Amino acid sequence: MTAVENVANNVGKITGNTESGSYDTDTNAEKAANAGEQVGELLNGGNKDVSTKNDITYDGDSNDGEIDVDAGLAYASEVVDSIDQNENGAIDLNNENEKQKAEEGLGIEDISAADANADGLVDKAEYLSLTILQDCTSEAGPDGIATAEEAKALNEIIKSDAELIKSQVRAINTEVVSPAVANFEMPLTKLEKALDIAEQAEIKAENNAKQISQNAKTIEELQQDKKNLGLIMQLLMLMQTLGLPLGTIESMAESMGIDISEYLPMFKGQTNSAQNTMNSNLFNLFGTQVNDTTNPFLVKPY
Ligand SMILES: [Ca+2]
Ligand SMILES: [Ca+2]
Ligand SMILES: [Ca+2]
Ligand SMILES: [Ca+2]
Repeated sequence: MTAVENVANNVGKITGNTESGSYDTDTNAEKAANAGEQVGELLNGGNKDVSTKNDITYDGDSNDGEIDVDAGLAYASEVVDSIDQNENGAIDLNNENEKQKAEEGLGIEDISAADANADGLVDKAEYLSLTILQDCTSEAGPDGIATAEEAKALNEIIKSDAELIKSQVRAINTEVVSPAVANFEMPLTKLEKALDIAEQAEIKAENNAKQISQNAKTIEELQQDKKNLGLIMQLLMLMQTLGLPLGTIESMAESMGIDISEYLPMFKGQTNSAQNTMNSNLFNLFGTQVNDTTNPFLVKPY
């Protein structure tokens, strides 16, 4: 192959480190999901041999010397989802469209080599295991980048010894990938994050509105209390002025729908006191109520 052909074939590196992706680029998983999304866009754009033409950073960080399996799963999820037409979360080997898209689109010689448990499906864990295996074909060892050269080397092995690939995919899946699957959570897209924030804001606004209406109710209750207190004061004055018995005051209060039970001790102290000897402490208790000069009973209480 000539250098010009190489340039034409190697369309570029896929890093996931892109502002235009659906995911942020703050975590390995987000970057890997962006990389997977880019691969999916190439596949859905009708491109062929995507994995043999691109160096793909599938674990979000190619510089730390280890494979971030969670990030790899985010990558594999995006790629498999872009192929998965019947939406069962896997590439179906007996579905020609899915199989063809995986093999021709990605440029993998025989995708069934990735079906480690031979159930006719290449699930996301198996696809990641195949990608890690691809990364293992270079002498330097896996570095988080599944390169175009490594993809070609993988295809050579698939052609010569598909069973070896299958058993190695099974080993990687069992030892490395499967343990991470149970706790794996797909990172949120930028849109999902924004919707989350909007939802939180909405809940907060609802709670605030609830709180405000509760406060309003409390204020209403306080106002009612104050009004009742005023009426109680009037009764007290009446009792004082006329020397009415407690029973009369109680039935008057009842007819006004006021509960005076908690004030009864004060009333009791004043019942039948003939003269205007209102206890000034009692006035202090009622605060500003006694300054209501529009109330005939409250004028000059002493
Ligand atoms: Ca890494
Ligand atoms: Ca499928
Ligand atoms: Ca399988
Ligand atoms: Ca590599």
